[in-house]
Amino acid sequence: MQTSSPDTIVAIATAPGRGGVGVVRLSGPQALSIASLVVGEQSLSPRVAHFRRFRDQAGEVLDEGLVITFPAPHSFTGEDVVELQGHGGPVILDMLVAACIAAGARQARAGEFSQRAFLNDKMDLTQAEAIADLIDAGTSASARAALHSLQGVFSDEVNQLVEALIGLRIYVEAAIDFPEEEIDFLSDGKVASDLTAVRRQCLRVLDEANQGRLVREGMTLVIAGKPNAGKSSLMNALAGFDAAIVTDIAGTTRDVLRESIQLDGMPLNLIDTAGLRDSADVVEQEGIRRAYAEMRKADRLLVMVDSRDSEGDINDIHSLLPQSQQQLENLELPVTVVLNKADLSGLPAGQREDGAFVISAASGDGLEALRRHLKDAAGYQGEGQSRFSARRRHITALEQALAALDSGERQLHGHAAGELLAEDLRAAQKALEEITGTFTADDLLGRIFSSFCIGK
Ligand SMILES: Nc1nc2c(ncn2[C@@H]2O[C@H](COP(=O)(O)OP(=O)(O)OP(=O)(O)O)[C@@H](O)[C@H]2O)c(=O)[nH]1
Ligand SMILES: [Mg+2]
Repeated sequence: MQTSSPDTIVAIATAPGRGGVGVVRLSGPQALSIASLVVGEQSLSPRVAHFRRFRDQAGEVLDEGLVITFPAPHSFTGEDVVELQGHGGPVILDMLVAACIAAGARQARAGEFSQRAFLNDKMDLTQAEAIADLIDAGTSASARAALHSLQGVFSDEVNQLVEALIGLRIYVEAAIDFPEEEIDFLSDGKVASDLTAVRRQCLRVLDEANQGRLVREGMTLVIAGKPNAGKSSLMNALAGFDAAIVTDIAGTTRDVLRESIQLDGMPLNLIDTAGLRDSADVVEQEGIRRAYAEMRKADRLLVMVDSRDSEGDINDIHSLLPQSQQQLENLELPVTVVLNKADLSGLPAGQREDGAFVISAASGDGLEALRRHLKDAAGYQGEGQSRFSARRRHITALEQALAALDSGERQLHGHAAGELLAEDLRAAQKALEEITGTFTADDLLGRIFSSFCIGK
């Protein structure tokens, strides 16, 4: 791990646009000397706010405000850091950044401050990701979960798993080192019960991480079906306002429409699409092409059918969606079938035996059952069930660890194969350490931090 970076970076840390205050942040070995040039003063006391004038290279005053220095290692990045707090105008702040660059700093890349904090062991990778998640949080539940991750709740869980695995590995590898006693070691029951305990713990963390991911990302639901089925009406009913145009003309919706709502704190990203049919109209054709493109990216598909023509087998979605066979080939997308216009067909609203939901988008009948179903289908257990925020890559890593533990159990019980069990335990540990970043490839780090905003 590196302890200092060769260059000094600068960026506006506050949101773009105008505000009462705007903060420019410097980090790196020259941060203090650059700040001295800007405020024209050599020794500023650490962590004390000084009211000063900010000047450019030519000595012209750009702004006045507070300068605060945070000498290494007691700073966000672990390097020398300086904050210049001026007035929050984009032009003033740009001029201040330019003055810092003229004095030797370099414009920071997206996420570079957080990346340096990570590289200097100020925080682990899940905590760095939690900062971005906290800033991006769209609901109070996701903000709370991200804050807990930032405070290390998720990292602690993962570190405890790693500790337990290390303990188990030491035991198993000791057994391998004494081949004449290996079988006794492995069959004395301790390895088996420890392995079961670690596996159970890993499952629990995976379950919690899934809740954390749901609170952050929610579920993307594409509403598809033939024209006039009532797709846009459902979107409007769920959103609670007229997001989409509704008419009795088949082919009303042509563009892809998006609305994000919340179900009990779970974000639900609704996507309304053009009605599917064979059409000669090029605009409609493009709309249908886009509808299928959205389905391929969705977490779940809601197939909407007019309940007055619902004779088809609802388990065969291809019979309900024109052209879907070739478009959705090899796609394993969970599906909810909704039969709409219950008020016209007279079907009772609610979930049927065959799993389909009968609703009336017009009257709202059956919508509550549908909302409940969507939460359940996502596996969402409700607000307050997510102690920390998590991302898809964390879930993948936990699943890999779990798969390695499962394989380890098979080696132990099936073949009493110590070497292979040890290998699986090593693989599980490696997967877990990717979560906190103890063990992470550089290109993954690059991808994670580049998705942050500049100045973070
Ligand atoms: N009676 C009744 N009419 C409905 C219901 N849902 C939708 N409609 C009517 O059905 C017609 C079509 O509704 P839309 O929501 O535009 O249907 P769509 O599936 O989005 O249609 P396209 O955008 O053309 O694909 C409109 O006249 C709606 O008012 C319902 O539950 N009951
Ligand atoms: Mg529509």
